[in-house]
Amino acid sequence: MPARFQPLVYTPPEPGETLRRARAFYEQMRTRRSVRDFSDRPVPHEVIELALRTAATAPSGANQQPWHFVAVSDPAIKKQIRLAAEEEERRFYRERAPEAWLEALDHLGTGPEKPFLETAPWLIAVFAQNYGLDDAGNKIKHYYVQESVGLATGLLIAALHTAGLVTLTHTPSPMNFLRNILGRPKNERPVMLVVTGYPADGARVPVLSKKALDEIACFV
Ligand code: IYR
Repeated sequence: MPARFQPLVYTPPEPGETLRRARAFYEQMRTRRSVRDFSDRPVPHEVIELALRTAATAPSGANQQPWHFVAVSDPAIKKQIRLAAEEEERRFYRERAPEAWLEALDHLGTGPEKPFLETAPWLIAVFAQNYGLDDAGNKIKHYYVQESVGLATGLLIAALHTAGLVTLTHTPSPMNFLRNILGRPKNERPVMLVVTGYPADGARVPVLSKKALDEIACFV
């Protein structure tokens, strides 16, 4: 397709507004935590829909948007996902995970029981489209799939957090069962579950800290 251009839709911030907004967004995002204690309080469909629309604004390789999100609220499907995930997780914790991996996880206090997969009102399954398929079923090469899906998922998490919800980025390992349970095509690979809802009363999170700015970035 030949390149077509249009004027950028852009509203310049007032002087001083850039810094104020950067600070406000940072203050908002720094309170995000991965939560495992979920309330069963419902979250309206429209909130999830808007967060997914936000995710879909992400940049992607050649604008191929190589992602698909399945937002699950059906209790019967959530139960199926929980049972399948716990089966894999039991094996992970019992035999599959090397000792060093379990040690690295120790401070998170995780284990094979995943009640949040049924308690949380929404499980958003993130799929990466390793390649596309045209109408005739021919494969279309996708570029920077992992990066693109990571970017979209980051925006999804930011949108959900900004709406006042909590999330857990959960990666049962392996998680091919998601493709079968959710009936996704063979060009899609499950990447993670974004468990979404409100925190339970008295929810607790592990004591963690983020690296200092000078550890994660430098200016040259
Ligand atoms: N998938 C397992 C183990 C796990 C792995 C990592 I890396 C984490 O950051 C957290 C957990 C589980 O969900 O328990």
